[in-house]
Amino acid sequence: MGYDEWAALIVTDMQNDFADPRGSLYVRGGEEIVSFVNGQIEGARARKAMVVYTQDWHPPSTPHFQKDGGVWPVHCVQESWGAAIHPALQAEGEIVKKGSGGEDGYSGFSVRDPVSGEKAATRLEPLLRDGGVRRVVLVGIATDYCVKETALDAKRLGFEVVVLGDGIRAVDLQPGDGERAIEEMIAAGARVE
Ligand code: VGL
Ligand code: ZN
Repeated sequence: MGYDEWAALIVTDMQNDFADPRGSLYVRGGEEIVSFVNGQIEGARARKAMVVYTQDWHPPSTPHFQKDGGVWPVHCVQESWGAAIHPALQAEGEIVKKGSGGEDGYSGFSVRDPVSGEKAATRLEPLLRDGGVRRVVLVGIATDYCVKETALDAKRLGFEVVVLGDGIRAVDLQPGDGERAIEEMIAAGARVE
């Protein structure tokens, strides 16, 4: 990937609950992408590209969880082992937390109140704008949720978007969800490499 000072690598939700086989919402193959992502982090740093991490950060009860009326098993609860960034990941840089107030936190750029549907921005966009970023490079978990929504929001906001196919993994609640997410991102104008 050609990193430069106008690019930012966004490392999406590389957390134990998604990337460790013992995690409560383990995404198959999540642990396999850690070394690829570390390589991208090193490449980005070497060329002065910004590296930003997102972190799903839920309260113990939220309508995002099945037990509270949502769809997901309990995962990434604030301060828990599952919410921690995967220990093998080189994690130095800004971390943008999402979902802290009980919202659905799919996109790194915005959160959505699961009851009212109201959207609110995270600090990701100002962080990128302040750094002069024009192009975002996406890796992480999950292709069919947070990576996809972050890519679509980034396009809407006018960033050039590149998604690295070797650095993402899908939940695939329905077989083919990951593939369909990739098609949606391409249709929205993202480049998938
Ligand atoms: C995610 C499901 C629930 C993700 C977060 O990071 O893709 N997926 N919460
Ligand atoms: Zn979540």
